[in-house]
Amino acid sequence: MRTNVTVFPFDLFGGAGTGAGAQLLGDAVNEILDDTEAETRPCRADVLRGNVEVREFAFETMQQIRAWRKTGRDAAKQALKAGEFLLWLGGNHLSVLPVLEELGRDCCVIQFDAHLDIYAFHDTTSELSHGNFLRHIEAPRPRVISVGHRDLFLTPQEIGETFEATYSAVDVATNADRVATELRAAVASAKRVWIDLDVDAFDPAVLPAVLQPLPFGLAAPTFLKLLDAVWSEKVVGMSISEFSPACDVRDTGLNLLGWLIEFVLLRVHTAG
Ligand SMILES: [Mn+2]
Repeated sequence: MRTNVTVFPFDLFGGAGTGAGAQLLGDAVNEILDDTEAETRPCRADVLRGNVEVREFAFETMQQIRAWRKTGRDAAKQALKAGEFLLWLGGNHLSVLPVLEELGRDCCVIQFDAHLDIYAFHDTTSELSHGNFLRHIEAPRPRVISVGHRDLFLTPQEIGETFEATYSAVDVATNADRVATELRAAVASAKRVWIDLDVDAFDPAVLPAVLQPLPFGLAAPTFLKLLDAVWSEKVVGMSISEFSPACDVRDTGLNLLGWLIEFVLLRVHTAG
């Protein structure tokens, strides 16, 4: 197995500053790889040697910004076609849109997020943004199941237009076992699975480094339980977005996400 780590620090149309989060997580991956390279004693990370490639995109020129969606789709398509595990380190949540557009109908996306990104209220923009981008996915759309949201605005009818199912933070808090069982059943019928983590899914006490914190979020061990429930060899990749280092407190978020990334890399490369 090979892993392609794509640093995609796009953070326009919401969540400014999260591009720096993507770059920081990319640095963390490079540090993991460098440490492994320098280690002379046997260690679990030996399985990563020579099997993980990091590529970084930049959005600094008008040309790069104008082409962001196509650049993202091409990058995602190439990695998925090559059968590589794709770890997408995005800026804002919108930066994951090109990946979702490349996954196709036979893929089930398990999306961890405090929000349901289909907002269209009087005070939200109708233009493409990080808060409404799920309305803009080009067909064929993947199946999307949302986990951990704390939304108090949207009606069930509106939610049902975009999501196959949603499990709110209340559902998870009151019966995580049932949620895990139902998620496992949902991914069983999918050909491929994608894990999409908007890091504000976590409780702000666990991960303060987000621009739109909502209380009553996921505890870290609960997230691990649900991640484990949906994990299998059908998982073709994972995206992580909305990490805002400027809001971090004593590197709490960086530590959590750095550990999570190393855990995922080891799981991908130790499977089978
Ligand atoms: Mn969110």
